[in-house]
Amino acid sequence: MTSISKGNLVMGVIGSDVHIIGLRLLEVAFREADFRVTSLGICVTQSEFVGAALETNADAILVSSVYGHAELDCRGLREACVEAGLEDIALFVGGNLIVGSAPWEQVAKLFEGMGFDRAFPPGIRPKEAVAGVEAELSRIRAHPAGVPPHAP
Ligand code: B12
Repeated sequence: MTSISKGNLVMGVIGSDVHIIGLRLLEVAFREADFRVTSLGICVTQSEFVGAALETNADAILVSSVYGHAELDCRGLREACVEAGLEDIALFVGGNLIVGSAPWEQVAKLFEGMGFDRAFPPGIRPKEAVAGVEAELSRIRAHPAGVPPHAP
């Protein structure tokens, strides 16, 4: 039986990061939840994310970063999307985003300040990731211009 897609997602592990296991679990979970998934694998550049999003008419880009260098790798991605005409694309990031420890609120704020619609904390399970992304996409679709901040 064919089911209607809940949205087109582009996902991958950004930068020089080779941690693939989380991404593979996410691919399966999102496909099982009826999303259309284009996975770019590991060591993905910002321009590869943007190119794939344009090609697939993506609703969202999911960036995974596990090795601790997400800030460096992700900075400028929102601007690159806007420059490519993807003003409305949703951007999500998750994994182990920093080296060491800092209060999660601080980390989330950092990435949301860089233009991500939501940052997901380390260690979340695939099902929680699906539920979180679904909730965010519904929120964004309900408020296309000027999205109010998500609930804490
Ligand atoms: C396996 C592993 C490796 C393997 C990776 C093999 C492979 N091809 O995947 C190898 C040996 C290659 C490796 C190398 C390195 N590793 Co390593 N590795 C791990 C380890 C043990 C497990 C990672 C894993 O697979 N977890 C299981 C998956 C399921 O979890 P996950 O990746 O977190 O993903 C889940 C969630 O986070 C979330 N998620 C992830 N991304 C996203 C994105 C979105 C949008 C959403 C919603 C959710 C989401 O959903 C996923 C599914 O539940 C961890 C320690 C640990 N116990 O976590 C260290 C760890 C990640 N590695 C670490 C480090 C430092 C390195 C190296 C830099 C070490 C070195 N000095 O060489 C290199 C980096 C190499 C590189 N260029 O990437 C650190 C990272 C530290 C940090 N971020 O602060 C960790 C945490 C170990 C540690 N405690 O220090 N590593």
